[in-house]
This record gives sequence, C-alpha cells and structure tokens, in this order.
Amino acid sequence: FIAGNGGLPMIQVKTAKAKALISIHAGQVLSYQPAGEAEDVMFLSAKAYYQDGKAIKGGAPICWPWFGADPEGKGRPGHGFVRNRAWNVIATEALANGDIKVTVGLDDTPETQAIWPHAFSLRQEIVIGDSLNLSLITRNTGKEKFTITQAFHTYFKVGDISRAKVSGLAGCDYLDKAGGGNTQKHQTGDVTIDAEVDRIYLNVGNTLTIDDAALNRCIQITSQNSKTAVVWNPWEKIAKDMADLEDHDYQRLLCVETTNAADDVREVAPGGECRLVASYRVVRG
Ligand code: TA6
Repeated sequence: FIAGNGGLPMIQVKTAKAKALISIHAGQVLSYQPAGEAEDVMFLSAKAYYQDGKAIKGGAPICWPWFGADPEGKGRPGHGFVRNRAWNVIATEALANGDIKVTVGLDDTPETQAIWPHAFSLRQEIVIGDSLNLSLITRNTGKEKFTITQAFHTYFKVGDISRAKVSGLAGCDYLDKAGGGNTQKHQTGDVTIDAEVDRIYLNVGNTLTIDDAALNRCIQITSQNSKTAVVWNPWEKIAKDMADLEDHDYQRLLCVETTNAADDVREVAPGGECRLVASYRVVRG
C-alpha cells in the first residue's frame, strides 16, 4: 500500500512477471507493465485529477451502472457514479502461479441509493501476471431486478496514434457518436484514427488487437460477456478542451473499451450476478 498521487491510497504490485498500480479511489487500475516491456500498457494523463468526486483520466476506469449519459436524463454523472468515489480493498492474494490477485469493491450506501435506488455488491477482481485480467462482478443484493450497462473504459498507451490500428472489428456495424452524432455505420477493414473517433461497435467478437507500429507491439484484448466495444480518441480539439489532458495527449492514447453498451443491456435478477471480463496481453512484433 502506498500514498499515491493526491495522497490517495493505492496498491503497488511488483513481481517477476509485471508491475501494476491500482487506485482504491475509483477501484481503478492506473498502470500495468509486463516484465521486459519498456512502456506501460496504459496511458495515464499527467494532468489527471486525484480527488474525491472526480474521475481519474487514464488506466482502466469503471463505467457503472450506466455507460455514457444518464439513461434516464436526470442529470446524473456520465458513465455512472463509481469511477469518482472511494472503493474498498476486499482481498489481496498471491496465486500459486505467481500472479497477484487484488479484489476491490463497493456496496450500496444511502448515498448511492439516492443516486441509483438499488442494492448491489460490485467487485472487481484484478489479476496481474503475464497478462492483466479484469473481472467486474455485479451482484443484485436487493429484491427487485435491475438493468445495467457498463465498461472498462481503458486508456491504452500508443506510440503514435496515426500509425496505430485496431483489428477484429471488420464487418461489425457501429454507432458513430463523433461530433455528438448517432448514426449507424458499417466497418470495413481495420480501424485507423485520423480524426475524432467515438464509436460503439455492435455484435463484436471476443478478441480485438491494437497494432501499435510505433512501439512495435500489439495489445491483445479478450473479453467475456461483452457484445459491444467502444473505440474512442478525442483528437486535437476535444483533447485541448479537456482540463485533465495535455494538448498533445491524443497522439499517445487510444481507448478500446470492453463494454455492455447501447443494445447490450444486462438484467440482473435478485440474488443474481453479471460478470464482465477483459484481459490484456502484449504481443511483440
Ligand atoms: O467512451 C467514449 C466516451 O463515452 C466518449 O463519448 C467521451 O465523451 C468519453 O467517453 C468521455 O470520457 P470522460 O472520462 O472524459 O468522461
């Protein structure tokens, strides 16, 4: 345990396989670097906020229990209310294979009930090894069913956005949200980025790859229980308008998000659970 940026409590993990940094605020992985890898897998903004009530720009923020704007239009925060508040450490464990497992969680309180009137137990299991495995587990501890949308809103570090591409999405339709729009389009070939990109891909498979020519590496993203994926880069103008990003940061970040978004809404019955899984692995060459 360390006092991290802004004095926030964080867990630093260092093993022969990898190092990682986890913020208890927001229950968020901020950094993951496998052994032998010169660069972090994740982008973390040098201007990120580290304070209660604010989201941390970078790493793998958790959007929950809704992705994007308040689905009921009541002015509640975008991407839900768990990425800007303190979580709890539930357990830390050294696994037999040398991986480290950290479980963080958040349960409903009168404060969360005032925002979202449901009883829940939310857990994130973070397993750090040759790959990084994130499982977000929602349990309905109340008496009524509820629905959620959610995301690992992960910021990946790229060497040069103009030379990066995402494969695994060819043939998928997507909702194009760039410029505030919402039109359905069809993806042909790999996704390349030379302007604002803000897309929700529909009916996706479970493996996507970021091919980062500048860093000479690929990041393989595998998912479970996710039928949608988001690709986001703010590009120059939006990045400039964001107080927690440096002007040039858009060249070095790419969000590829494992989600249940758009039509991929999940219902959780009383006593039931929903598990969203994302795994990240660096593949060289
Ligand atoms: O996931 C993409 C997105 O929903 C974009 O539409 C963009 O608004 C971004 O997330 C917002 O992220 P932020 O962390 O700045 O609230």
